[in-house]
Amino acid sequence: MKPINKARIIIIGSGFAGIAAAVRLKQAGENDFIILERSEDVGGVWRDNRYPGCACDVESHLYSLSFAPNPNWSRKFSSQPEIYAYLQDCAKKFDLISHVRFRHEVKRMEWKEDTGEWYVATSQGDFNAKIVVGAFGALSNPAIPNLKGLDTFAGEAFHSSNWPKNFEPKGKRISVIGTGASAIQFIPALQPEVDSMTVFQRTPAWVVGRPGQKISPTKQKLYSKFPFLQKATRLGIYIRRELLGIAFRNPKYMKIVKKAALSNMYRSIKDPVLREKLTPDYIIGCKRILQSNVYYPAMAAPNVNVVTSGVVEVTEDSIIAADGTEAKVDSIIFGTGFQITDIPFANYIFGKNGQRLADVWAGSPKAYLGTTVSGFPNLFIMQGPNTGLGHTSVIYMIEAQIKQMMKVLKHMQKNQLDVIEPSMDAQNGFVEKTEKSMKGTVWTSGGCKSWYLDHTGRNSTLWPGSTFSFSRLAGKVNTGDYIGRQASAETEVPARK
Ligand code: N01
Repeated sequence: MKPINKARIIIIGSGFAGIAAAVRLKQAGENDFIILERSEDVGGVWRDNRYPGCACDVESHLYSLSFAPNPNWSRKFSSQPEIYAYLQDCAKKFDLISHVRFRHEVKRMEWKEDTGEWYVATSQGDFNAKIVVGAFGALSNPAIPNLKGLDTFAGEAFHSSNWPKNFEPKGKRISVIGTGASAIQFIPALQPEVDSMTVFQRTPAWVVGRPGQKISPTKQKLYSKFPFLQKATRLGIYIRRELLGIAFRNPKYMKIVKKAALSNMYRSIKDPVLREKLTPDYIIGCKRILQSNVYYPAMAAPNVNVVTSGVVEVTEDSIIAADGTEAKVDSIIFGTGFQITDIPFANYIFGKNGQRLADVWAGSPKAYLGTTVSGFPNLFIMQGPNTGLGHTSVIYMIEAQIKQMMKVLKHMQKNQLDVIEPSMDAQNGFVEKTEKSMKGTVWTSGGCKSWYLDHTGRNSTLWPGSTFSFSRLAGKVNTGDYIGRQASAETEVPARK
C-alpha cells in the first residue's frame, strides 16, 4: 500500500458540496487540491438521478450556489437535466476539471498519526493528504429492501437512482415500491405510458401543490442584466421558507399547511376509499413534505392500483403483499430511499488509534457543527449529522459548513497548526444543544417514523433551527472548541485563542 500521489487537500465527491468546497479553496488561493470522483462526470446525485420527472422541490434561485447565480433557470423548480448542466458549467467556469480524478472510488481512508496525514486508497491508486473534505453526499447510496425471492424475479428491478438508460415502460405492468420524494415524481411521468401500475405504499405522504411555473425569457434577461433582481428573488424565497420553518418547530401552525395538502388531494381524488388510503395519520412535516400537482391525478388514474399492505415476497413474475394481494408485474421500481444513518463511507474511514467511524457512530452519527468529528482530525464532512433540512435549500447549509472549514484552515495557518480536531466536550456540547432544540419540533413529536430518525430514535439528520442560526455558528471559529497541534509535536496543545 504505497502512496502514489500527494495533495495537500483531497475532496471526495464532485456534487454540489465538492464543487462549492473546491471553488472556495481556489478563491482563497489554495490550488494544491484534488477531487476524487467515483463516476465519469461531476454532478453527484443530480448526475445519477435520471428518472423521468426528476426535479428539485426547492426553487432553483435558492437551490444553487450563492457565488454562482444562474439567471437562465427556465423554471421555478428546475428539472434534473438543467441542474446537472448547471453543475457541469460551474466545474468548467471555476476551472475545476483539471483537479478531478474521475473513476477514482475511495475504498479506504486511514489517519496516520505520525505524519499527521490521511492515507486514501482508491480504485485507481493511493493518495496522501493533509486535509480531507468528505463531500460524499448524504443521499448517494440507494437502500433496497431485502425482499424474499427478489433474486428469482425474471423482469427488470431497479432503484430510482439507477434508472436504466434503455428502460421502456410503454405497455408494461409496473410495480412501484415506496411513495416518497422520488416516487411521487416518476409515478406521474410513467403512468400514462404503462399498461398498469401497482403502487405499494407503506406510509402515505403529505403532498402539497407545486406549480411547474416557467420563468419567462424576459425575466431571465432581466436577471442577467440586473443581478440585484435575482438576488432579491433569492432573498424572497429564502425568507418565505424560513417563515415556514417556524411552523416545523411549532407544529400547531402546521394546520395551515395540512389544509393546503388536503385540498390538493381532494381536487384530484374523488374516490373516498382512495382518499382514505392516501391520507397520512401523522402531523404534516414529520416526514418530508412532498410537492406535486400531478401525483394525485396519476394515483386516481384507472390503470393505477394502490396497495397499502407491505410487500412480503417476490416471485418470478409477481409481487405478493402481506394481505395476500398478488400483482403480476414486468418490472419493479424501488423508490425506497437512501442509506442515511448507516452511511457507507463511515465503514471505510479509520481515525486515531485505528477506530472506524462506523463503530464510533454505531448508527447514530454525531459531529461538531455537523462537520468535524473528534478522533478524526483534519476531516471535514459535508452534509454531516444534523445538517439536513426539512424546509429549505441544503445548499445554504453546505455553504455554511464550508465557511466553517475555511475559517478553521485559516486558523491552522495563522497558528502554524498541522493537525486539528474538535474536542469531545465541544462535540458533545453541540450535539446536546441540537437535541434540546429538536424537542417539540414536528420531526420528533409528529407521530411518524421517518428516515430522519436513527435506530436510537434520535434525529441525527436534520438541523432543528433556522438556517441563519446555523450559518452564524459556522461563520466563526471558537478556537477553544478545537484541539490543534504541529505534526512534529509529541503532545497535543490546545489551539491558542
Ligand atoms: O426516498 P424517501 P426518496 N417496503 O425516503 C418506502 C431527496 N429528494 O428516494 O415512509 C416498502 O423519501 C418508504 O416508506 P415509509 C429528499 O430529501 C429530493 O423518494 O418509510 N416501502 C417511502 O415511502 C428525499 O426525502 C428531491 O414507510 C418502503 C419510500 O420508500 C430523499 O431524497 C427529489 C420500504 C422512500 O421514500 C429520498 O427520497 C427527490 C420497504 N422495505 C428526492 N423501504 C428534491 O427535489 C422504504 N419504503 C430536492
